[in-house]
Amino acid sequence: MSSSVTIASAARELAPQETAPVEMADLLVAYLEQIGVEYVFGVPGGAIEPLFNALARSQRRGGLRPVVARHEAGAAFMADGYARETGRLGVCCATSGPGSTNLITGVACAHDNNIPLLAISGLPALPSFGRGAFQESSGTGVNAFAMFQHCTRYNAMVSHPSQFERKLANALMTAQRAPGGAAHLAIPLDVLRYAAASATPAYDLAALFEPKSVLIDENAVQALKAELQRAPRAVFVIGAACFDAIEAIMALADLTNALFVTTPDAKGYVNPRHPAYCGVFGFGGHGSADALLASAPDIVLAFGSGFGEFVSGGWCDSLLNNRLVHIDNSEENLMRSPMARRHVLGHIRAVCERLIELLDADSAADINDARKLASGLYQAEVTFQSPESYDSDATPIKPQRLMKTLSERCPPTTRFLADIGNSMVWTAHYLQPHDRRTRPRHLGQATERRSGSASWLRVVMDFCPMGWAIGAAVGIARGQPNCPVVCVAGDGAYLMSGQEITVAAMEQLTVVFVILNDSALGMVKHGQRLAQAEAIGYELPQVDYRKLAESMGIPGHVINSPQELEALDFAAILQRQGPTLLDVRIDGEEVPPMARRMKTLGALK
Ligand SMILES: Cc1ncc(C[n+]2csc(CCOP(=O)(O)OP(=O)(O)O)c2C)c(N)n1
Repeated sequence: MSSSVTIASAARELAPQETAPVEMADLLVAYLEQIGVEYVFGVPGGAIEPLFNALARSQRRGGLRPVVARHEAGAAFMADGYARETGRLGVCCATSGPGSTNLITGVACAHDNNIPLLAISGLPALPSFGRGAFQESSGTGVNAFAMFQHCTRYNAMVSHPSQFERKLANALMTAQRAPGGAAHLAIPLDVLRYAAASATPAYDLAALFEPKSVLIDENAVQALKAELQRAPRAVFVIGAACFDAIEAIMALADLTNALFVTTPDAKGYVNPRHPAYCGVFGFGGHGSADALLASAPDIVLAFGSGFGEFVSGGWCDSLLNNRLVHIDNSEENLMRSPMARRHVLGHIRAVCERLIELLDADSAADINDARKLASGLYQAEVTFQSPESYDSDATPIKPQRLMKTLSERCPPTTRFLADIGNSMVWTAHYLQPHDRRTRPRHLGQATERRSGSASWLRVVMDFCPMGWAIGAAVGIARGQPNCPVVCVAGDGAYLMSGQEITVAAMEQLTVVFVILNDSALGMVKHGQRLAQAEAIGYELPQVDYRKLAESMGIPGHVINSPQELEALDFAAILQRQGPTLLDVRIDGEEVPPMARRMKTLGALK
């Protein structure tokens, strides 16, 4: 008996009505529609087919639709990017067995970065479990279902149709609970096909998900206000969870004359040319940020960060000490700073707005005068490693010079992403577009303000899978098709995941893939050199990425020099309804600013 016959008869066993008008898969789609999801990123296959059927029905009536990735990890990265850009839930799906194991890297990455994401994987029909069914991935096959247990906040198999809505609601609620995370549902084929009593969801999740954002610890805020008044030299550290609080944080920084730094994954929330900005603290960061924290300020307010290795400068003592006040809406993040002087639990924006209110009421002018006197002691600046390379006109083009031109030639609405590897380090350190969008409210009307969770730069922390930015760029562009997206990735990452460019082509999305072509796993090469380790395993083949793109019907350009880069018609490329590839033959000898990482690895003293 063929497996499709087995599956069909199993589905009949569960289905009380032969010609069910609505299946559980339709109900799943109805829930996603209810909470405003527009796309499901995935790859089809037998066990997940009913979901694709339901998506086709939904698409016909103008509802949500699938975006088909080339690899399931790419689908999860796309869902991650979509969630970051839109503030909505990212949803991805895969078939059972290898489809779900392929999905795992992207799900783990979202989980580790607190991105709200729902992963749905198919399973063969329930009666076939334990019989060697094709791609069986429950407990009686290759147990892919169990693998998700370790990289999600919620992992459930729907082992009976009556569980379906409850488990789905639980997964959706868990993924969206602050600070966001990944949930996984494994759904057998026959459950997806089971006749639903109605296409109308039993629960109104849209109402339950309405923001309850004003919860703060008033006593802690009052105590912090008093501490701030006693501490003229305040420094702020802005972390990834500050996306919707950034204007309030900027207003508070202005009111208290605080200088500020960001973690690499929060650089995109601020104006990198802000007069009080001292740069990125952490991976790829600036000496000026290190110096600011090492200058023993009176108080350090850190907002929305879990202080992982990359965002804490390798758990640096100058940050993690008792000058620290840690402000966060996540108890998990607060748990990471037991050395702090104070924890303030609460919605970050609400905490800042309340502090502003309290400080205003206590005559901010006096506080400002005291601070202005103190601020003469320390000036804001962002210091680059090798500033001469930033302005260099040499050929081959230096990566720093590439960052300069991208900063100058892309409009303020551009969404940049950097992949793991030297791309992330170059970007965190040198990219500084003229961003006129974030200004303290009381300094006048902000122009071209970003909305919601929008950021001009996205990088991934902690889990850091190569190829993340390539998929995430497609997801961001799908979520915000009116803004150009620029994805900076190494040739190694592109060889791993570059096929997702064809999704941007089919979806007609404006994504510029900037490939740092050095025929090497550059971060590995430079890491080995800095550590004086064996030079091994970093070489990559010489590839003409323009030709590769052109073979897919995608325009490409080879760039050897700053002059060739400057000569590009950026306006046309950034308006094209479809991707463009820039194969940039960079100077691979330039040393990326990654000494801190080497120290943490124990390779540098
Ligand atoms: C999936 C995965 N495999 C391996 C690594 C380890 N790793 C980190 S950076 C890097 C090299 C990246 O090379 P490339 O994409 O060419 O970027 P470059 O550093 O040259 O800019 C490697 C192998 C990783 N982060 N993710």
